[in-house]
Amino acid sequence: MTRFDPTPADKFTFGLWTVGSVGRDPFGEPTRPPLDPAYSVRKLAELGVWGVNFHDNDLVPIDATAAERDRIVRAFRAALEETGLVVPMATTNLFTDPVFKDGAFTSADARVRAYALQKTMRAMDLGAELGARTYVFWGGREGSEVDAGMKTVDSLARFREALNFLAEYSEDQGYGYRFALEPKPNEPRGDLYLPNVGAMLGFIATLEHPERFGVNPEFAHETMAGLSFPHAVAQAIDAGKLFHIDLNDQKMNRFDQDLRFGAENPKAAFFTVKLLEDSGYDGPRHFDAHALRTEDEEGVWAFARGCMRTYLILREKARQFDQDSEIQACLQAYHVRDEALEAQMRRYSPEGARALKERAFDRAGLGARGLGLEQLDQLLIDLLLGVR
Ligand code: GLT
Ligand code: MN
Ligand code: MN
Repeated sequence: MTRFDPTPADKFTFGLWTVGSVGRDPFGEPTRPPLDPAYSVRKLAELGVWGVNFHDNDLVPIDATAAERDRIVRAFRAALEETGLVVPMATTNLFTDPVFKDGAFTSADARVRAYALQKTMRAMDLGAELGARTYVFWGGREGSEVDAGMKTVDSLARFREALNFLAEYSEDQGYGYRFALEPKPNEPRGDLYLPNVGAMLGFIATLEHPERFGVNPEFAHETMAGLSFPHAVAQAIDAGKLFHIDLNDQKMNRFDQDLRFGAENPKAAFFTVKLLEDSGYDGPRHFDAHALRTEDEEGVWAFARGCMRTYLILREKARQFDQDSEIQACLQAYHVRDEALEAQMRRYSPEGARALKERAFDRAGLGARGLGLEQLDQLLIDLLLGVR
């Protein structure tokens, strides 16, 4: 065992759909055979993974009979018990079947919306049966290409109603789920509703029980929109809403690539890991990514090992960053503290406001001061490239 080999204490998780991806894309057929869920569980356990997540239909086909469902769940549960892998999160597939071609909770057709609720309640039952405590909602088809259908405002109201309904269902059944909403700007729809973390946080505040809802930010999704993933994660942490996280990688402004964590933007991956480790986030480190379409099964496990190895390397780099005296000296110089001034600004008081208004500032001097960020950032690059 080397120092970058994961153990369950690291809380790494994968979705069945991630390692199970068959390499299909809009232009090409699968390049790999599907993996049996129980087989994936055993392989993931061998790699030191902590948990596995699924959509209802990753495990149980959409047209399975009750008897088939029971047989599949029994085999899956046996693999979990044998390996000790846990199921921290579950979700619903509300995007693959043609019935959801114009959305699920936001469909213009009341019957489709009702079916989406039924499917999600059943998927919540399945998740709870296998121990899941977090429930993810990725609105895969909740969006549009054509706004002439005139449902943009209604769609938000309907999405809200569905989430309120399902939060009540969770309480009614005693499941106690925490819900994590996952934004994405586009793909598979031209425009998805609630396209980024900030939009989702604003929406959560309009729900009946906002305390049961948080976000599940995905690296690739914010990056597709040209936004900073570490900044999105920071906002979720600040709001107390980081309920789950989807780690992967992505080139900016491209289709959803779901690359191996750290493969494309190691610096942003570093800041993501540092944020998670510093914030006390103790949820799963979930990889929502898949092996390249060029790979066979061996490549799939190399991909999975790579995600975790990069996370652990970056976690060690984050510790080095905190212990590096030159880096810490740069940080100290950058963050100028002034206790008396900070006390005046922290909370409004008439005296503080008057004192601030009367104070003479050396504006030119403050504007002329160099902040040392070039040097600090190069030290970080040296650290990341392994010469420090
Ligand atoms: C799908 C999507 C992901 C979501 C998954 C959960 S499914 O793979 O691309 O971003 O997190 O529904
Ligand atoms: Mn995701
Ligand atoms: Mn993605």
